[in-house]
Amino acid sequence: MAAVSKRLLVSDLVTFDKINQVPSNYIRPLSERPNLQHVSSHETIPIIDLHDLNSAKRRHVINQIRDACREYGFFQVKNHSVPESTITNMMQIAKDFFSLPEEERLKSYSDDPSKTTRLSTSFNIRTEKVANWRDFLRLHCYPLEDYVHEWPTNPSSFRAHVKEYCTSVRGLALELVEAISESLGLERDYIGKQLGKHGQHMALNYYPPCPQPDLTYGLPGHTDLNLITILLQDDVPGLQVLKDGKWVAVDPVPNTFIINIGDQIQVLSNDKYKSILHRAVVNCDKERISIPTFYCPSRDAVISPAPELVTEDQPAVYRPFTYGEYYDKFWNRGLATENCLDMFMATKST
Ligand SMILES: O=C(O)CCC(=O)C(=O)O
Repeated sequence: MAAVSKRLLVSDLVTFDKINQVPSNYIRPLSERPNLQHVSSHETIPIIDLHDLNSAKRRHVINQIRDACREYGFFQVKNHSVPESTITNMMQIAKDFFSLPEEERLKSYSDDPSKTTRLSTSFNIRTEKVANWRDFLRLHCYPLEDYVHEWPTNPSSFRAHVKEYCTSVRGLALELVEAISESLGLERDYIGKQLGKHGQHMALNYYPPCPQPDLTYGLPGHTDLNLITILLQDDVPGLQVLKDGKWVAVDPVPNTFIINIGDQIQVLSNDKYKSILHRAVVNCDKERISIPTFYCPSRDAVISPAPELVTEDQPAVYRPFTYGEYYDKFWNRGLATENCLDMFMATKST
């Protein structure tokens, strides 16, 4: 078995150490491996055309969103409001960042999850036992003016392109939050009003080629702690979603985003919509980049099931909590251990 890796970043391990085996600290026990030959590629996550979202056919689009949220917790969107050039520039700047020399990238390195701008690796190296085949640059990006000054300045156009992307994706997020609110039978602005001052984070995920992809993960199965996630992926497959107990591959479709319901929508909807397990697997040949935008409440926002969705038959499943409390609990536990939502259940009266 290959020795434990001493490199901070997995990309540098692959580039400099010319490994042909996965180091032992990345190897999952047999029962936790990805089982890549048992992944379904027949089922597809619905693709919803947003062209009609602001027309007389809005109700039809809202119904499609409702059905996808109920059935999959995931959907893809095309004909959205984010310009193709903004997407191309974002993907290119992510590639350029991860191609910088090691010492340049490491200027942003930190293993402290509370830092609002940081380059790191795996998921949370302070709590996890087995490492993941991923490096990532995590950025907080709303309100922009609070964070842009922390972002990398190399490549020189990094801040400009990422700013443009964040602003445009925030517009899409706000449209989707309204649509999801309506799809639950709530006022269009109900969910938006529960989010305090709102928050937006993003990750630039870099998965280098892996010599033994069946032994490890880019990211193991997890749910997202935020409200909704808007994922951009390059043309290399890797995302898989759990549907009826089976992993389903979500292969890339150019100029679409993949949207998933996060834990906070599960709470606000009182379990009508579920935050679904998904994972990223790696491959032997190609690097992969994915860029999730995590749209979220601000830390002080109080999240609880919408009163209109609490009934005698379906009492409140969760107690009220602040997003800050949820965020801290989520990061202080291991990714693959207890479901964070279970720690926020309402106490049942007997
Ligand atoms: O890389 C992907 O496709 C998934 C990324 C993801 O799930 C995450 O960053 O939380």
